[in-house]
Amino acid sequence: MVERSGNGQSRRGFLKAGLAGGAALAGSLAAGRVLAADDPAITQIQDWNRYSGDGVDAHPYGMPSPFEKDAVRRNVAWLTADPVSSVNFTPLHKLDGIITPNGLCFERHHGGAAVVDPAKHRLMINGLVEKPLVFTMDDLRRFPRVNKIYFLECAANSGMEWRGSQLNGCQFTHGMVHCVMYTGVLLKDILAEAGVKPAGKWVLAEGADSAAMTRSIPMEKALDDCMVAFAMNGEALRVEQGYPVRLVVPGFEGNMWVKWLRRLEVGDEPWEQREETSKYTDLLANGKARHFTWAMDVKSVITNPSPQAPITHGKGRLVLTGLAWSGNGTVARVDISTDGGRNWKPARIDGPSLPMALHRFYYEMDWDGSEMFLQSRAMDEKGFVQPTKQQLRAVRGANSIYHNNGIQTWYVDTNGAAENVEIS
Ligand SMILES: Nc1nc2c(c(=O)[nH]1)N[C@H]1C(S)=C(S)[C@@H](COP(=O)(O)O)O[C@H]1N2
Ligand SMILES: [Mo]
Repeated sequence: MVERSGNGQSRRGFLKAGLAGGAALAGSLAAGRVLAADDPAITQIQDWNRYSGDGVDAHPYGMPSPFEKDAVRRNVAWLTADPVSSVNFTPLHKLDGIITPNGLCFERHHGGAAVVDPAKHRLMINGLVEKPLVFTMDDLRRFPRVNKIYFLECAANSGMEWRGSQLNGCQFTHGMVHCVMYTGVLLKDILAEAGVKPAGKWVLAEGADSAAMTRSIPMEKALDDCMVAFAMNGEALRVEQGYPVRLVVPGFEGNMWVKWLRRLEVGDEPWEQREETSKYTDLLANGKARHFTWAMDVKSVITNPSPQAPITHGKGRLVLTGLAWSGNGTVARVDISTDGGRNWKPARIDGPSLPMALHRFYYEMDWDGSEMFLQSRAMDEKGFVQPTKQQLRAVRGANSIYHNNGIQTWYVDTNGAAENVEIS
């Protein structure tokens, strides 16, 4: 019998080839395989080779291959009381490159995903402005447009891991991040149209969802690179991501990126202080809170191999890959350790290196089949280095939920299975 490994290649064919190839193959088991005469994937004609496929009218909106059904967002039922005010996670272990497909961007809502009719949607700007204004979606499209690739990370990403390793998979430990190309207009152009008064120091952004999510953006950031976006990856925003319009606050925590954006109020103090809310602050060990921690710290994670993506092809050539990002700009460097942080080697960053966007790294290695403690450590262009979890806890204690950018460890056993662990 032919035993199939995860990638559909024949394991027995592989073994035979290995024997036939002899010593030459033993050192670095090749990624391509020597032809095996009894491999049915070679010798038998498959159905897709025999019959015509679907016509061009079968899929007006294309979907992934049915063989990719595991590449889906997932939630963790016990995490929140109900799925309406909850979160699901991007399947990072199923993706490559730096762009997250629209249908796989994690969702975080406080009152479910609002389905908004764009014809009835308005964006109002009021408060400390010369001229309060209301924009329709058509009006917004008459401002100069920009296209920018940015990551969005929820401040609670990796938040379940503060006290120790908990969730088994990078989808759950790191999947509250996505990265898409936004098309929209600059917030500063909209603010200029209304005319910000000198006392205006904050922009309060409010959503049209049932949670009416509200966050304050410091004026300096609002006038810098914030966008009012209506498209992602070339098509209209998805409902889950705030259709028809959302705020984009590059590098800052996801909570500030108000979806279904309906109001911008210019004020002289942040809304968070008005309401005396304790939302989105980090609790320190001494019980005091860190206020206004907006920029997301430099962070990285190995996505493959990882608990949901074990090594299935045996020892030899192994392409290790993962993602790195920083709210401070570009990622300058990623290092990899296979022995739990004792020795480090540089990974290769491939694809565009854009400020406040995901970076893709690869580390090509020869796996001898022994156990590994895999870690990645990113450094950003400002020189910030991703800390170990112990270093983070020493500063922030274990009571935090937000802004956990500690180094992740995956234990890989001799079979290639991976597990979320921590090394002390
Ligand atoms: N109107 C509105 N905007 C919102 C939220 C919300 O519940 N309502 N959730 C915020 C939080 S906490 C995060 S992390 C991001 C998530 O964006 P996403 O769902 O596109 O991933 O949206 C933010 N904007
Ligand atoms: Mo969030």
